Amino acid sequence: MTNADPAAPTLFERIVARQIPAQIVYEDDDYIAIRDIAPKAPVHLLVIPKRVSTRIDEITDAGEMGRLWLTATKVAREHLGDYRLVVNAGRGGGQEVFHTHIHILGGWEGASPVG
Ligand code: D5M
Repeated sequence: MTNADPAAPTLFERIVARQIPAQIVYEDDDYIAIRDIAPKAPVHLLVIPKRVSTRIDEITDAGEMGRLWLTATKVAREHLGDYRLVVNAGRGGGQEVFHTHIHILGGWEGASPVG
């Protein structure tokens, strides 16, 4: 799921703009969190910065990086006791949507099914 036209709004920008429907579970001035459309766990959320960057390592400001992770842990704790945070960077890292986001996965009964 790449952006054929790099100037075009990303899928997640279009969700922020309410041009594409999504199940929004959290929003503030800088971040939005939604339910993943193809969940890979009983609870699968995505925390998305509104400021566009293509992938996590494009964020070089420590404050900005810290606020992103603090938002992810806050949203995770609002929905889950235990959880996993995952970031895919680049096609080889499994990234499909080229707008930085953190996956929150959880809701398994007992231990998570993967290592
Ligand atoms: O993860 C991108 C994730 O985005 C992947 O788990 C599916 C999810 N996705 C794709 N389209 C949508 C919509 N429209 N709503 C909600 N979630 C969506 P990546 O790390 O890039 O592989």
